[in-house]
Amino acid sequence: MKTFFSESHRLHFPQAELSGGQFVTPYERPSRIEYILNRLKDRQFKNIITPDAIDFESIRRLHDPNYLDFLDTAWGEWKAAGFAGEVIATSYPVRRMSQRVPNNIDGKVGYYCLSSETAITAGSWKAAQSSCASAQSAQREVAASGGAAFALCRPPGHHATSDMFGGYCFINNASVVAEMFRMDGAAKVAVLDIDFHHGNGTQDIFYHRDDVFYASLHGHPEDAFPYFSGYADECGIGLGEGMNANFPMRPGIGYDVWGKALQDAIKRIQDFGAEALVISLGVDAFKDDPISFFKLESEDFLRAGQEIAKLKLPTLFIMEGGYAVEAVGINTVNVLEGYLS
Ligand code: 5XA
Ligand code: ZN
Repeated sequence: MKTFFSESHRLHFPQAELSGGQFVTPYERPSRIEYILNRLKDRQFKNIITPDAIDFESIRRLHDPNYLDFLDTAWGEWKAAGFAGEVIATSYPVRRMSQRVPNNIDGKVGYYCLSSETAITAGSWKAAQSSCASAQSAQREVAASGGAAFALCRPPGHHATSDMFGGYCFINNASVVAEMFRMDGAAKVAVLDIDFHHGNGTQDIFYHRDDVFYASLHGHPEDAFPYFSGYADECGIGLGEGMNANFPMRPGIGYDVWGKALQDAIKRIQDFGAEALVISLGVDAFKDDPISFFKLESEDFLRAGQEIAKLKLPTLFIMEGGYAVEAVGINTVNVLEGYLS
């Protein structure tokens, strides 16, 4: 299986993340990628390819042009306003407030943001583009071969909505490649999200559509970020009714519960009749993940890969979260090895 990966991910490394009322070293840090790359190379996944240049056509079909302009200009506007630090949202257009876009960058960032742990730095936009470029090149490989590929994306994408960044995400890579499969002629595409966190962005982007099915296994929104999305009764709307399947789970669960939810999600994807499969591959369901609360063991990720392979679909793995850095390589590659076994 080929891996697509860009060194430009390093351009995004905020100095700090607001977490538990403190500034801490960001959990979503460049070293995560080093651990995954090392494990890939150790385990015979040696075909690691630099992606082609980003293609904005598929991105513009899903993301608001004003949001994309904001990402392009936010850092410059922040610096021009005289702010010394990184771009962090502190004011949001919440209940009963105006939804108009402010001129002032301090307000604008709140309009286009969903959570304050994610800072924008000088290189964030370039890094986000390189991450999406990896996903796009991997999609072309899967579309051409009918097989499988891995996009080692950083920053991740599944929280990014059409017009909001947050949860470490800027461009919704999984959604972009699902859209590319559709543009290439697949009538039905499924996104299966096994990251610990609900992919609110992916859900939101396809919520009204009947051509892309979204299934997610995640921490229950009563207990886990993103808190305001991911309930089991969120099933899609209009044409999209029945095309969204959430499997929220409670703290402390292990593979006995999680694996059953995975099988249920896979059954829903089979019933949908998907012709291509996108996996939002986060490994933060791992027992030692510092910001999550499931209890999966490393071997469980092998089993997850084996289950996914049963769908027998062209499959594109898109890297999302996973912060137990010393295990993130083993767990990620276990999914790929399980898939190939
Ligand atoms: O999958 N999403 C994440 O891992 C980001 C979680 C951010 C929590 N503040
Ligand atoms: Zn996550």
